[in-house]
Amino acid sequence: MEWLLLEGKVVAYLDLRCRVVYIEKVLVSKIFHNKGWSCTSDIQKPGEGRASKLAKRVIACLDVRTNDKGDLVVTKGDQYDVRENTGENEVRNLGKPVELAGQYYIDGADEVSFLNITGFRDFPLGDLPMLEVLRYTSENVFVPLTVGGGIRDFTDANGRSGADKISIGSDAVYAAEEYIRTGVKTGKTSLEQISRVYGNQAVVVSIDPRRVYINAPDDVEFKAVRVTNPGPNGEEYAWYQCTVNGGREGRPIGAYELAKAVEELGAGEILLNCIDCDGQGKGFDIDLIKLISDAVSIPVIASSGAGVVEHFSEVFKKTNASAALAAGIFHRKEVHS
Ligand code: 1PR
Repeated sequence: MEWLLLEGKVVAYLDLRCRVVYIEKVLVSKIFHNKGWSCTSDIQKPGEGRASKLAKRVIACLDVRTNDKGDLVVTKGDQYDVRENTGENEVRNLGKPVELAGQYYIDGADEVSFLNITGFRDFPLGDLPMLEVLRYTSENVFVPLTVGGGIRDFTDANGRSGADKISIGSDAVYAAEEYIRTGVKTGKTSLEQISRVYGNQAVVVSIDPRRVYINAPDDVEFKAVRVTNPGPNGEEYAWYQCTVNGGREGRPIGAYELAKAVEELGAGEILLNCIDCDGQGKGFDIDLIKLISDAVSIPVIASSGAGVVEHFSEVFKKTNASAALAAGIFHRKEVHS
């Protein structure tokens, strides 16, 4: 096994097929531009897990919505609250979607995701500005593009509109609840229909869970985990309640149950957010990501909470996540190429 070192630190290794597997992919442009890396063969291996042995991906996410002036802007929330703490309470505006996507592509992002975060109000593939964003982005960005927010139906009118993958949030929660209740795959949900037409690899289910602390795992009917950091009243366990409509409504289903159900319904990948960690910069929720990435066979994208480069290596070392997604750390330009 060949290891690539940058400034004395292991940042990547070559797998058996000589593909580069990044441990700290955010350093990729530094690796290629600085030529500061060297190889060695005698460093300890990263832990063996269930996850895909393909290269770990780093995904830049752009939460997009219309601001109060009617412009489509990239925004970013703290625990899903995207409004500034000012008198006007305006939507935080971090830039233009096409420009930022192009920049992240140049910086070395493996994929770019656009989430229309008010999509529960408007259908993004029927939304002209959003279609324009996708079209212009796909002219200059040559990594997989995902679009999500408001997907409720299968529609052929616009196909995938230049997107490689479609992300489904709220509608997948309703579909999973119904499937768990009846045990029947109707074939009629957006998740099932899109994966049948475009293939499982084109369907990402985005989960927006919130941590709920409990004293014992039997306190709820949902899968709970022992948490690394106890809750405010010393609770040692938590379950992760799924939400819909951008975190506004909690549902009677846990992230574990949802992940297992949507895998059976045809999801090809899971985007695992965590409302508690979103925008906090304190690291990913390792307990949650381990729970889900050990439970399913499809790739899991760890999301929410990245604040420093080490958070990426931590999530890849401690869980079976196949990719890590971040937003704020890139928007604030805290990782430089
Ligand atoms: O339910 O199908 O309409 O889809 C709505 C989509 O919009 C979902 O994917 C949901 O996650 C997303 N969404 C809804 N409201 C918000 C919000 O922020 N108010 N954004 C929202 C979700 C979470 C991540 C974020 C990471 C990383 N954003 O995408 O980018 O937490 O952030 P960080 O690195 O700064 O911590 P539907």
